[in-house]
Amino acid sequence: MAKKSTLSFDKDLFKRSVVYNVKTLYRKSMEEASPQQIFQAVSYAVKDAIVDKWMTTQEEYEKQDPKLVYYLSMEFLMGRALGNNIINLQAYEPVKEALEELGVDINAIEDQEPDAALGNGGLGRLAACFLDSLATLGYPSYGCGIRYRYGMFKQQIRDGYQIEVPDNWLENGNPFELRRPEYAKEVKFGGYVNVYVDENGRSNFKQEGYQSVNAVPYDLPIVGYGNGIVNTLRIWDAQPVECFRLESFDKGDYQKAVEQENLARNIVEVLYPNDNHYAGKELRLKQQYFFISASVQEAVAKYMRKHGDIRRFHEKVTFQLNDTHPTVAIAELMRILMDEYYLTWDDAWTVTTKTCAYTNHTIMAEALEKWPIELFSRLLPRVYQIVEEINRRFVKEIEQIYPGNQEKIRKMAIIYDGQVKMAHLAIASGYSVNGVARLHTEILKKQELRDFYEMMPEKFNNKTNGITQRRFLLHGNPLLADWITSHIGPEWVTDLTRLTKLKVYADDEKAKQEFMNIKYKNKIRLAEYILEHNGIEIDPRSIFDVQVKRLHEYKRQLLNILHIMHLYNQLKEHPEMSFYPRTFIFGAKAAAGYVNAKLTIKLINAVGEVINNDTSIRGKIKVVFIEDYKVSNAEIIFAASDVSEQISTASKEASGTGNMKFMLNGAITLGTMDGANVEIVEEVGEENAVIFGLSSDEVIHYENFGGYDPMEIFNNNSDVRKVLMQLINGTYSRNDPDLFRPLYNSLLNTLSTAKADTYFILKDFEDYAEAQKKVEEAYRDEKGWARRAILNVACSGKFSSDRTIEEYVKDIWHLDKVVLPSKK
Ligand code: DL6
Repeated sequence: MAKKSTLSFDKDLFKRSVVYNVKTLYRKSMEEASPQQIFQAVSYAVKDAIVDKWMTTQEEYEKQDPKLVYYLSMEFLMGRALGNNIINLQAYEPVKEALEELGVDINAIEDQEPDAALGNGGLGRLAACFLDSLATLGYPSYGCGIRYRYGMFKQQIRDGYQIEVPDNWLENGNPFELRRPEYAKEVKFGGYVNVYVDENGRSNFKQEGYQSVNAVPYDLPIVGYGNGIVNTLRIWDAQPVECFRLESFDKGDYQKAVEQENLARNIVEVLYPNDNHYAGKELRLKQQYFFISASVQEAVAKYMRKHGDIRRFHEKVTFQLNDTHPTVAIAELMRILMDEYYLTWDDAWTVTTKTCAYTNHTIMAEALEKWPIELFSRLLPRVYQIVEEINRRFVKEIEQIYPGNQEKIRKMAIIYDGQVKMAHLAIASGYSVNGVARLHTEILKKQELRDFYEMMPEKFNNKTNGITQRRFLLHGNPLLADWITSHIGPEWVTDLTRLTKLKVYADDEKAKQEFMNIKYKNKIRLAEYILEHNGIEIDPRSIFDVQVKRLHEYKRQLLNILHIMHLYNQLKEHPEMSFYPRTFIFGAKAAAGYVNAKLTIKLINAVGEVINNDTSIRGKIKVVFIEDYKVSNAEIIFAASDVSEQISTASKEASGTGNMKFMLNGAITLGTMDGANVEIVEEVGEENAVIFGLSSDEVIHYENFGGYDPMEIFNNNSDVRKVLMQLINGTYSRNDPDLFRPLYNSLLNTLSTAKADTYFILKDFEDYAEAQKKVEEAYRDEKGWARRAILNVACSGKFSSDRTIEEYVKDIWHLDKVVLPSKK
């Protein structure tokens, strides 16, 4: 129901268009075409419908000349486009019908599309949700990123181990993209800077002896929901500046030509698969400067095509830096303003500091980017000069405010100890610094960025993350979406706070029954997916207890699996004990070089192998590791979940957004008071979530005093001891009892002086086990559970990315909404 079209959609025209596309693209009839070919033909037909709106939107922007936000991000985890585009065109039902009439199942066609996995996890998916909300709310915006040839690797599980397989997502082309060579930009690397004084006595800085690449943009449409607006995600491809020509041999340029070609090929080759971890690789800095230079050049050029005075650039443009990865934009904008438009330092600085705003997404030390001066200055010689000058002036400012305080300079300087610190550059030069959940922002202010907050408190603000309900409910969970619409009308699709109207149904027996039936059907859908992809049979009547997210020690998948080992021990020791059947579902990719994370995947699979095949427990526990967790299967997983595992060490998860997707789909949070969990609990009430573990204050306190002693827990808690011994006695690795010793050592580390259990897994274990008992008790009371689940949906209104974007607009970007004339 929620997906019924309110727009005029010509079904017959659409059908003709699909048939025509199959014919002209492949010289085939519908009967002869493969599902992939039909997917392409359908996508081109949908794109036809989008292009007119795209043009109209851009013409209207030209006419109204509104201020624009450029969301600069190394990552956009878009997932699949076809279904989302049709949903936002409000044409899902008619397209589905049209395809049915052509003998085609829309789900099978959607499944033909590879995910656009140009991101690692939360940060990239947040960027994708923001684009959806910006378009839906009618805010003029561009996403700017990189057209990686290979996105996030595909994960295969072989013998329980993660294997990374290249993600050749462009293999069959991308029907929605448009190549825009007319906007190509040259990006220069290396060489040296010469200064020439011109006839007006002005110093001109020129980068010479450099290598360069051409950045060529590809535009992807971002369709707003039902409002006719189509914004643009612009991702940059790299091409050699001069094609490799044979004459180069004669000119002696052979080496240079080959180098330029290689530079272009390498730069956009692959997304670095690190989440919350900084790789420090030269190529990564090249990627950053590549897409930033191109985006900033184009933003300036676009502005100048319409306006005369570059000094007023910030009145029409704002750059949001998605973490520190795009921070080089600050120096690049300064460079363009001074070297190409001849602004003085002070004028350029005024414009730049009113244009750039920074979002921090983590407090994890290993994720903070610092570039060695040697590398930074060699690769970006002119940009480095500018950063040096920004640093010189900033240090002077610190000295004025804190005279004689060397400690402040050591802690706050942009360049210090041979390194360029990107977060410091972003904070010193931006007009806004925001965290992504209230607790995270408070920790930034009180701990991680305290010195900066004390010096410039006015810049700091919080923007709690959000997710788009269009993808994660309307598209991902059509049964629940229809149920909600039938009870409260369709307005929730663009105003999620309307879901509060569902509260009354939490005490309505019929509604609760319907709600649980929908959950059950979604569980059957997931069970079928798991049977098809994992070959494991699971019982849809069991509790679906789910942890899907990147694999990282701070997210504590290890705590979850250790507890499963403990439950299994209990069941074996007390076969008669009362036990509600549980299916523990994991999905997670580990960074390729992250040894403990990869070993945790192996452990989960090894435990699953033993438990799932132990007939003596009669299927009471099942452990499933879903291979290749990604946006498209996430939609199915959230819809089917009962329990949402959000068990990070308090203070470490900046926000989390999976927690919001689960809540929206009626799962109950089992979590620590970390990130946005705090706000989820505040919205739904602590009685409708299950909270456990150390608080962030406690964790920080322990950390400040050198940690705690996990040996004490090992000695005093026999359950913990048993589980830990099973890690090293071959229970789950018969042929190699030492296989999981690194995990054991990370928790106890009896042999070295290194700190153990830095993520407080053993410290929180008992509390977690108690919390899990509460979950079981709560689930046994089916009506009580339904009540809580409905309340979770009803209270999830705050977590729409529409709300988050409105806050960015009001407090940071100051944009005006554009309404198309046809919609007024
Ligand atoms: O803000 C989006 C997302 C948060 O929800 C997660 O809590 C956080 O871990 C993630 N941060 C990163 C940091 N990567 N870097 N740098 O991915 O951001």
